[in-house]
Amino acid sequence: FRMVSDLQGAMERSEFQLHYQPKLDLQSGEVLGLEALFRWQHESRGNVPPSRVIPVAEESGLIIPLGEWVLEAACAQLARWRSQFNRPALTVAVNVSLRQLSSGALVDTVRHFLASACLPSDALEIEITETCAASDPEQAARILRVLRNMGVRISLDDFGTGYASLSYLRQLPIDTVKLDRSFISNVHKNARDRAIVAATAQIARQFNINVVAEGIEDPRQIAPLLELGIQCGQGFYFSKPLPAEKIPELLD
Ligand code: G
Ligand code: G
Ligand code: NA
Ligand code: MN
Repeated sequence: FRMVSDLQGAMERSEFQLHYQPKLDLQSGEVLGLEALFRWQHESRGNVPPSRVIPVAEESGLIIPLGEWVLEAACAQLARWRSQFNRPALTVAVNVSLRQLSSGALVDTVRHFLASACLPSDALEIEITETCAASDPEQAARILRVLRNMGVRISLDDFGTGYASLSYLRQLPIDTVKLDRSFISNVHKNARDRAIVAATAQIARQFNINVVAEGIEDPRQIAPLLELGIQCGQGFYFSKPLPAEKIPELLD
Protein backbone atom coordinates (compact mmCIF):
# COMPACT_ATOMS: atom_id res chain seq x y z
CA PHE A 1 0.00 0.00 0.00
CA ARG A 2 1.79 3.11 -1.21
CA MET A 3 -0.10 5.65 0.79
CA VAL A 4 1.76 8.75 -0.39
CA SER A 5 1.35 8.10 -4.13
CA ASP A 6 -2.23 6.88 -3.60
CA LEU A 7 -3.01 10.04 -1.65
CA GLN A 8 -1.66 12.14 -4.50
CA GLY A 9 -4.18 10.66 -6.92
CA ALA A 10 -7.05 10.39 -4.48
CA MET A 11 -8.14 13.99 -4.80
CA GLU A 12 -8.57 13.73 -8.59
CA ARG A 13 -10.44 10.44 -8.18
CA SER A 14 -12.80 12.13 -5.69
CA GLU A 15 -12.04 9.59 -2.98
CA PHE A 16 -12.06 12.24 -0.26
CA GLN A 17 -15.17 13.08 1.67
CA LEU A 18 -16.08 15.02 4.77
CA HIS A 19 -18.30 13.75 7.52
CA TYR A 20 -19.84 16.20 9.96
CA GLN A 21 -20.50 15.88 13.67
CA PRO A 22 -22.75 18.43 15.40
CA LYS A 23 -21.82 20.50 18.42
CA LEU A 24 -24.85 21.28 20.55
CA ASP A 25 -26.10 23.57 23.29
CA LEU A 26 -26.51 21.08 26.16
CA GLN A 27 -29.50 22.91 27.60
CA SER A 28 -31.58 23.60 24.50
CA GLY A 29 -30.28 20.84 22.23
CA GLU A 30 -29.76 23.38 19.46
CA VAL A 31 -27.12 22.52 16.86
CA LEU A 32 -24.57 25.34 17.07
CA GLY A 33 -21.99 24.07 14.64
CA LEU A 34 -20.63 21.14 12.69
CA GLU A 35 -17.15 19.65 12.88
CA ALA A 36 -15.80 18.49 9.52
CA LEU A 37 -13.92 15.19 9.68
CA PHE A 38 -11.84 13.93 6.81
CA ARG A 39 -12.67 10.55 5.25
CA TRP A 40 -10.81 8.67 2.53
CA GLN A 41 -12.57 5.90 0.65
CA HIS A 42 -9.63 4.22 -1.10
CA GLU A 43 -10.52 2.64 -4.47
CA SER A 44 -9.47 -0.86 -3.37
CA ARG A 45 -8.74 -0.65 0.36
CA GLY A 46 -11.99 0.95 1.43
CA ASN A 47 -12.10 3.38 4.29
CA VAL A 48 -8.64 4.49 5.47
CA PRO A 49 -9.00 6.13 8.90
CA PRO A 50 -7.62 9.66 9.41
CA SER A 51 -5.54 8.39 12.32
CA ARG A 52 -3.46 6.61 9.62
CA VAL A 53 -3.72 9.19 6.86
CA ILE A 54 -2.99 12.40 8.76
CA PRO A 55 0.43 11.43 10.17
CA VAL A 56 1.59 10.24 6.71
CA ALA A 57 0.22 13.37 5.08
CA GLU A 58 2.05 15.50 7.65
CA GLU A 59 5.31 13.65 7.12
CA SER A 60 5.14 13.93 3.32
CA GLY A 61 3.90 17.51 3.16
CA LEU A 62 0.67 16.36 1.49
CA ILE A 63 -1.17 17.73 4.53
CA ILE A 64 -1.01 21.13 2.82
CA PRO A 65 -3.09 20.28 -0.32
CA LEU A 66 -5.24 17.92 1.77
CA GLY A 67 -5.94 20.71 4.26
CA GLU A 68 -6.83 23.05 1.40
CA TRP A 69 -9.29 20.51 0.04
CA VAL A 70 -10.89 20.20 3.50
CA LEU A 71 -11.20 23.97 3.95
CA GLU A 72 -12.74 24.50 0.55
CA ALA A 73 -15.24 21.67 0.91
CA ALA A 74 -16.24 22.65 4.47
CA CYS A 75 -16.74 26.34 3.65
CA ALA A 76 -18.77 25.61 0.52
CA GLN A 77 -20.94 23.13 2.40
CA LEU A 78 -21.58 25.48 5.32
CA ALA A 79 -22.63 28.27 2.95
CA ARG A 80 -25.21 25.94 1.37
CA TRP A 81 -26.61 24.88 4.76
CA ARG A 82 -26.74 28.45 6.06
CA SER A 83 -28.94 29.58 3.21
CA GLN A 84 -30.92 26.36 2.75
CA PHE A 85 -31.97 26.18 6.40
CA ASN A 86 -31.88 29.91 7.15
CA ARG A 87 -29.29 29.36 9.88
CA PRO A 88 -27.02 32.42 9.57
CA ALA A 89 -25.18 31.67 12.84
CA LEU A 90 -24.28 28.06 12.06
CA THR A 91 -20.51 27.44 12.12
CA VAL A 92 -18.17 24.84 10.71
CA ALA A 93 -15.04 23.56 12.46
CA VAL A 94 -12.04 22.27 10.56
CA ASN A 95 -9.21 20.28 12.16
CA VAL A 96 -5.77 21.72 11.55
CA SER A 97 -2.62 20.08 12.83
CA LEU A 98 0.29 22.04 14.20
CA ARG A 99 2.26 21.00 11.10
CA GLN A 100 -0.23 22.80 8.88
CA LEU A 101 0.24 25.91 10.99
CA SER A 102 3.90 26.09 10.14
CA SER A 103 2.94 26.90 6.56
CA GLY A 104 2.50 30.62 6.07
CA ALA A 105 0.06 29.84 3.25
CA LEU A 106 -2.73 28.88 5.66
CA VAL A 107 -3.91 32.45 6.23
CA ASP A 108 -4.30 33.13 2.49
CA THR A 109 -5.99 29.77 1.99
CA VAL A 110 -8.52 30.50 4.72
CA ARG A 111 -9.19 34.01 3.41
CA HIS A 112 -9.61 32.70 -0.13
CA PHE A 113 -12.10 29.93 0.66
CA LEU A 114 -14.15 32.09 3.03
CA ALA A 115 -14.46 34.68 0.28
CA SER A 116 -15.33 32.08 -2.39
CA ALA A 117 -18.15 30.85 -0.20
CA CYS A 118 -19.23 34.40 0.76
CA LEU A 119 -18.85 33.54 4.45
CA PRO A 120 -17.83 35.91 7.24
CA SER A 121 -14.68 34.88 9.10
CA ASP A 122 -16.55 33.97 12.28
CA ALA A 123 -18.35 31.19 10.40
CA LEU A 124 -15.14 29.18 10.57
CA GLU A 125 -13.54 27.55 13.56
CA ILE A 126 -10.04 26.11 13.41
CA GLU A 127 -9.51 23.15 15.76
CA ILE A 128 -5.88 22.79 16.66
CA THR A 129 -4.97 19.14 16.91
CA GLU A 130 -1.72 17.92 18.29
CA THR A 131 -0.58 14.78 16.46
CA CYS A 132 2.99 15.94 16.98
CA ALA A 133 4.66 18.59 19.07
CA ALA A 134 4.95 21.96 17.36
CA SER A 135 8.27 22.33 15.56
CA ASP A 136 8.02 26.11 15.85
CA PRO A 137 5.49 27.15 18.52
CA GLU A 138 6.22 30.85 18.01
CA GLN A 139 5.41 30.65 14.30
CA ALA A 140 2.21 28.70 15.08
CA ALA A 141 1.17 31.35 17.60
CA ARG A 142 1.79 34.14 15.08
CA ILE A 143 -0.33 32.47 12.41
CA LEU A 144 -3.14 31.86 14.88
CA ARG A 145 -3.07 35.50 15.99
CA VAL A 146 -3.47 36.64 12.38
CA LEU A 147 -6.41 34.27 11.87
CA ARG A 148 -8.02 35.35 15.13
CA ASN A 149 -7.64 39.01 14.24
CA MET A 150 -9.47 38.26 10.99
CA GLY A 151 -12.33 36.90 13.13
CA VAL A 152 -11.75 33.17 12.68
CA ARG A 153 -12.47 31.20 15.89
CA ILE A 154 -9.70 29.11 17.36
CA SER A 155 -10.22 26.03 19.49
CA LEU A 156 -7.86 23.63 21.18
CA ASP A 157 -8.81 20.01 20.50
CA ASP A 158 -8.50 17.04 22.89
CA PHE A 159 -7.66 19.42 25.72
CA GLY A 160 -5.91 17.81 28.65
CA THR A 161 -4.21 14.97 26.79
CA GLY A 162 -1.70 16.75 24.57
CA TYR A 163 1.98 17.43 24.98
CA ALA A 164 1.41 20.97 26.11
CA SER A 165 -2.22 21.76 26.92
CA LEU A 166 -1.67 24.32 29.67
CA SER A 167 1.19 26.13 27.99
CA TYR A 168 -0.85 26.41 24.78
CA LEU A 169 -3.59 28.02 26.84
CA ARG A 170 -1.07 30.63 27.95
CA GLN A 171 0.53 31.23 24.55
CA LEU A 172 -2.12 30.79 21.92
CA PRO A 173 -5.14 32.98 21.17
CA ILE A 174 -7.89 30.52 22.07
CA ASP A 175 -11.67 30.97 21.97
CA THR A 176 -12.64 27.45 22.99
CA VAL A 177 -11.13 24.37 24.58
CA LYS A 178 -12.56 20.98 23.69
CA LEU A 179 -12.17 18.84 26.78
CA ASP A 180 -10.99 15.41 25.75
CA ARG A 181 -13.51 12.61 25.92
CA SER A 182 -11.37 10.62 28.39
CA PHE A 183 -12.41 13.14 31.08
CA ILE A 184 -16.07 13.05 30.05
CA SER A 185 -16.84 9.34 29.72
CA ASN A 186 -17.15 8.79 33.49
CA VAL A 187 -18.03 12.29 34.60
CA HIS A 188 -21.32 11.04 36.09
CA LYS A 189 -19.56 8.30 38.07
CA ASN A 190 -16.14 9.56 39.00
CA ALA A 191 -15.38 12.47 41.36
CA ARG A 192 -11.82 12.84 40.06
CA ASP A 193 -13.06 13.37 36.52
CA ARG A 194 -15.56 15.91 37.82
CA ALA A 195 -12.71 17.70 39.60
CA ILE A 196 -10.76 17.94 36.32
CA VAL A 197 -13.81 19.21 34.46
CA ALA A 198 -14.50 21.75 37.23
CA ALA A 199 -10.90 22.99 37.25
CA THR A 200 -10.86 23.33 33.46
CA ALA A 201 -14.15 25.23 33.55
CA GLN A 202 -12.71 27.57 36.19
CA ILE A 203 -9.51 28.32 34.26
CA ALA A 204 -11.58 28.80 31.11
CA ARG A 205 -13.85 31.34 32.82
CA GLN A 206 -10.85 33.35 33.97
CA PHE A 207 -9.44 33.32 30.45
CA ASN A 208 -12.84 34.12 28.95
CA ILE A 209 -12.74 30.87 26.99
CA ASN A 210 -15.62 28.50 26.16
CA VAL A 211 -15.50 24.82 26.99
CA VAL A 212 -16.96 22.05 24.83
CA ALA A 213 -17.31 18.54 26.28
CA GLU A 214 -16.27 15.90 23.76
CA GLY A 215 -17.43 12.31 23.57
CA ILE A 216 -20.81 12.45 25.33
CA GLU A 217 -22.21 8.95 24.88
CA ASP A 218 -24.68 8.74 27.75
CA PRO A 219 -27.42 11.20 28.76
CA ARG A 220 -26.35 10.84 32.41
CA GLN A 221 -23.20 12.78 31.56
CA ILE A 222 -25.16 15.94 30.74
CA ALA A 223 -26.42 17.01 34.20
CA PRO A 224 -22.98 17.00 35.90
CA LEU A 225 -21.52 18.93 32.95
CA LEU A 226 -24.21 21.62 33.18
CA GLU A 227 -23.70 21.79 36.96
CA LEU A 228 -20.01 22.44 36.39
CA GLY A 229 -20.80 25.22 33.93
CA ILE A 230 -20.19 23.41 30.63
CA GLN A 231 -22.80 24.54 28.12
CA CYS A 232 -21.76 22.82 24.90
CA GLY A 233 -21.09 19.24 23.94
CA GLN A 234 -20.51 16.75 21.21
CA GLY A 235 -20.67 13.00 21.09
CA PHE A 236 -22.25 9.81 19.84
CA TYR A 237 -25.24 10.30 22.19
CA PHE A 238 -26.28 13.24 20.01
CA SER A 239 -24.86 12.08 16.71
CA LYS A 240 -21.95 10.28 15.15
CA PRO A 241 -20.09 12.05 12.36
CA LEU A 242 -22.43 11.81 9.35
CA PRO A 243 -22.06 12.27 5.60
CA ALA A 244 -23.27 15.69 4.43
CA GLU A 245 -26.53 14.36 3.02
CA LYS A 246 -27.64 13.25 6.53
CA ILE A 247 -27.13 16.66 8.13
CA PRO A 248 -30.38 18.31 6.93
CA GLU A 249 -32.43 16.10 9.27
CA LEU A 250 -30.42 17.51 12.19
CA LEU A 251 -30.97 21.11 11.08
CA ASP A 252 -34.66 20.90 10.21
O1 G B 1 -12.86 10.83 12.69
P1 G B 1 -11.81 10.12 13.43
O2 G B 1 -12.12 9.71 14.85
O3 G B 1 -11.29 8.93 12.70
O4 G B 1 -10.61 11.19 13.51
C1 G B 1 -9.36 10.83 13.97
C2 G B 1 -8.47 12.02 14.05
O5 G B 1 -8.20 12.59 12.78
C3 G B 1 -9.05 13.13 14.92
O6 G B 1 -8.08 13.44 15.92
C4 G B 1 -9.23 14.27 14.00
O7 G B 1 -8.93 15.50 14.65
C5 G B 1 -8.25 13.99 12.87
N1 G B 1 -8.77 14.59 11.65
C6 G B 1 -9.96 14.35 11.06
N2 G B 1 -10.11 15.11 9.97
C7 G B 1 -9.00 15.89 9.89
C8 G B 1 -8.58 16.91 8.97
O8 G B 1 -9.27 17.30 8.05
N3 G B 1 -7.35 17.46 9.19
C9 G B 1 -6.56 17.10 10.24
N4 G B 1 -5.37 17.68 10.38
N5 G B 1 -6.94 16.14 11.13
C10 G B 1 -8.14 15.55 10.94
O1 G C 1 -9.59 14.40 17.83
P1 G C 1 -10.97 14.76 17.42
O2 G C 1 -11.77 15.23 18.58
O3 G C 1 -11.08 15.68 16.25
O4 G C 1 -11.62 13.40 16.98
C1 G C 1 -12.89 13.36 16.44
C2 G C 1 -13.30 11.93 16.45
O5 G C 1 -13.82 11.56 17.72
C3 G C 1 -14.39 11.69 15.45
O6 G C 1 -13.90 11.00 14.36
C4 G C 1 -15.36 10.83 16.14
O7 G C 1 -15.55 9.60 15.48
C5 G C 1 -14.80 10.60 17.51
N1 G C 1 -15.90 10.79 18.45
C6 G C 1 -16.80 11.79 18.43
N2 G C 1 -17.72 11.63 19.42
C7 G C 1 -17.39 10.50 20.05
C8 G C 1 -17.97 9.77 21.14
O8 G C 1 -18.97 10.15 21.72
N3 G C 1 -17.33 8.64 21.52
C9 G C 1 -16.20 8.19 20.90
N4 G C 1 -15.67 7.05 21.35
N5 G C 1 -15.65 8.83 19.87
C10 G C 1 -16.22 9.97 19.45
NA1 NA D 1 -11.42 17.83 16.36
MN1 MN E 1 -11.08 16.07 19.85
